[in-house]
Amino acid sequence: MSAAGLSIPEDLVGTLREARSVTVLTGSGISAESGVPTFRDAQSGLWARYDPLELATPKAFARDPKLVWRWYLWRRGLVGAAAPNPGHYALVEMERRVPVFTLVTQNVDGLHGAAGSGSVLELHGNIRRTKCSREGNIIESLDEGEPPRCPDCGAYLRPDVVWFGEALPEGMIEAALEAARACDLFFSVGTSSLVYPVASLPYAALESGAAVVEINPGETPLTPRATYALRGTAGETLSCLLEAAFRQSV
Ligand code: BV8
Repeated sequence: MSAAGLSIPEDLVGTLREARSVTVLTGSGISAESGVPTFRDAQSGLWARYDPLELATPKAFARDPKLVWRWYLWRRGLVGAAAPNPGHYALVEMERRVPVFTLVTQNVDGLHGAAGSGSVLELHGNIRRTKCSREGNIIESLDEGEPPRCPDCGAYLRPDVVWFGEALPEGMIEAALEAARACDLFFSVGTSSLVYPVASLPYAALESGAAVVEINPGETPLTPRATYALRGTAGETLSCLLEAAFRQSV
């Protein structure tokens, strides 16, 4: 099956059409086509000289809360201007077509929810939410500070995302592992497969006998282990796959 130079293996089309349970893991690559720079893309402008792996840490926030807060305000601006793209919408359709569907994302941009995906496991939180850095409760209305302070306890507020060195939200990785182990078909879309514990999900799926499909223009550590490694962008590849599996059969 090919479209626009993209070749989708016929047996994968059949496997998706017959699948009872599908689990999808997405990374920032699926949002690249919405204009949101991927996590490791060279940061632009003022932020070009900073390493995101350094800034997205409790240590950086403790050392310079204003700098980290401003970085997130800048990223919130990028995300706020972004709209879901065909890759997000293809996963909304896949959710409608497959009996049991679980969407797990590392992304903090909220674009899967904006596209209409039902339940999304946001393993690394959501940049659009703000929480108290001491109590962890979500705060809706922010004062002017950089960072603003919690109206209840006075501690700095912070984005509701998981920083490097922080544990994932309670129960999240367990739920994601369960979905990875229970599915017939696992997709890894637009992620460098470098950040743990999330990067362990496709290997858990493989060990449980699922077929694993990687969709990425580039190579990752998962590529040699994937059952299918589709070298393409998320939007085009997912749209082409859904077309082949479901729309032609109507
Ligand atoms: C934790 C939120 C323990 C913040 C992020 C082994 C086991 C456990 C932990 C570790 C371990 N080894 C190391 C660790 C520590 C660390 C880690 O994994 N470090 C890495 C760098 C080695 N992990 C942690 O710290 C995690 N916590 O383990 O806690 C613990 C337990 C108990 C008590 C205390 C502690 C927490 C990790 C979460 C970090 N937070 N985000 C924020 O966003 O500011 S992670 C961040 O990077 C992103 O959110 C994203 O999730 C992640 C990975 O990035 P990707 O999404 O993959 O994006 P990337 O840019 O890397 O790649 C994009 C890909 O898209 C590329 O491959 C590209 O080719 C492709 N692409 C481009 N265009 C397209 C495309 N694909 C398709 N279509 C396109 N058009």
